[in-house]
Amino acid sequence: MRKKSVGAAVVALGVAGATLFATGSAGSHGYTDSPISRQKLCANGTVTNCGSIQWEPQSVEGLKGFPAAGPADGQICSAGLTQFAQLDDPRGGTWPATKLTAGQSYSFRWQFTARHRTTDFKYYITKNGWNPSQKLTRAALDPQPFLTVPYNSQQPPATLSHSGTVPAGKTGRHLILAVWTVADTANAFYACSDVTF
Ligand SMILES: [Cu+2]
Repeated sequence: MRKKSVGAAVVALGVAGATLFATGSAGSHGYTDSPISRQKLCANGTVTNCGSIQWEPQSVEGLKGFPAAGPADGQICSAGLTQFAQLDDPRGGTWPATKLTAGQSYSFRWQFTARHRTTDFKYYITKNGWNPSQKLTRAALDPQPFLTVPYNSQQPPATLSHSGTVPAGKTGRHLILAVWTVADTANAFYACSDVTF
């Protein structure tokens, strides 16, 4: 019996190692928690049946260069990672949404578990009339980010807030897409936050 449990432990370690390599870089990274992102809602248990993202909300990492490159339409909220596909699922438009007022000032916040050197942070928002029961596509977003924060290849602190203004004229439900572009890898981190005006 003792021998068998050692074998099981070795198998479990192998699976964990493979997952680490599949996500492409060391350990962990970051996510937005204000307005709260889908991955954080899963990690804190507000939304259930999320799959493995609940254990690692910081790992939504894909290729950088959005919107010209980066994750495909319909896979933007998961950064194209099939193991996190629940983040792309609109759940019939029922994701909990943070209430905002169009044109208000807001402090957009990231939490980092690895403080990668950073090119910039960009925040996109959907166009009015966005259908919250559909997966996010580029065409659904305003083409320009409403907030861009250059970071000059510096390392962010563990928690970082950006002061910005929520775009004026927004009504109804929207999705805010935050993109953290890492300076010294090919990757960026993606976070979708449901909001309502
Ligand atoms: Cu990382």
